[in-house]
Amino acid sequence: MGEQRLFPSHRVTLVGILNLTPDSFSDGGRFVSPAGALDRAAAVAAGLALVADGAHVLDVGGESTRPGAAPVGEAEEIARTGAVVEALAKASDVPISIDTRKARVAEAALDAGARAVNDVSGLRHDPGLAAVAARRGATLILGHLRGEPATMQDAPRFDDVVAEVIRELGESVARARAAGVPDERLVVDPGIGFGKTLAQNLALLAGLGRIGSALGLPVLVGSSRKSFLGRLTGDAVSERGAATQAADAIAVFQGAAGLRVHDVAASARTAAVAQALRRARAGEGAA
Ligand code: HH2
Repeated sequence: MGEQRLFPSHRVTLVGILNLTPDSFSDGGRFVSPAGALDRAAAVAAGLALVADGAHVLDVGGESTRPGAAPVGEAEEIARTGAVVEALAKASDVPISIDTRKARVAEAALDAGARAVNDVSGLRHDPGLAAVAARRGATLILGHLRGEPATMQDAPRFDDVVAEVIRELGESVARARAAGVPDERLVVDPGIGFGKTLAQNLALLAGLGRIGSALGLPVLVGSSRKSFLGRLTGDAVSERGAATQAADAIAVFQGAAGLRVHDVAASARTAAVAQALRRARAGEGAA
């Protein structure tokens, strides 16, 4: 088999967000009504539009993990995501990741054609997820999150957030390796906005280079439209495009291997400029 990494070192991998939830903070309710009805055709069309904009991976999620979000049952999460993953996998070659903390939801999405699992809890919610990823040969994205989304913002306490995130992500990586997931299929994510204060989110973005070199794995970053950006600029969610691009440019310059974003077309341009600057700093010149 040739090189099939989802986050290869030569590019910034753009992960387009497709939330099939009634309540995600930015795009909730676009495809799922408050009563739970899914508009499958519209969701698939939106996924294909992200591909046309340049997404390298589509991240499909059926449970909001915004602060204070209510948990969703497994059957409901599978009902929201399974058919859309299947239709997208048939309609496009772009790899699909399933944004879930649950082994059974992951397995259903992998059955439907997904190739990666994006677990914001870093195997802390459902340790069985690691075995599923290993057995199915899936790429596993390990996020940093202490506790549960419902309570994570209550009182985030870190003495040295970068060091502690490195240590705790390291524990997630160790669990994944122990279950048999090889390093070529592992990605880490510092969990921007997951149980962190404004200052902690900024420290993580500023310390991204340390995280990548300490763990020796590709780093994915998800700042897109998050509330820490609104705290800095005063912008409402729908107005956070410019702030998102600023944060993403810094993330790429600091070594991010991937960006999880709502606006793929804008982030593709940001990534092109920031990656060129990263190469220039490393003395590599423009590609
Ligand atoms: N952020 C969110 C969800 N999944 N996955 C990774 N790997 N990294 C992230 O930063 C991340 C993530 C939250 O954002 P969003 O999906 O836009 O909203 P919601 O959780 O409300 O559905």
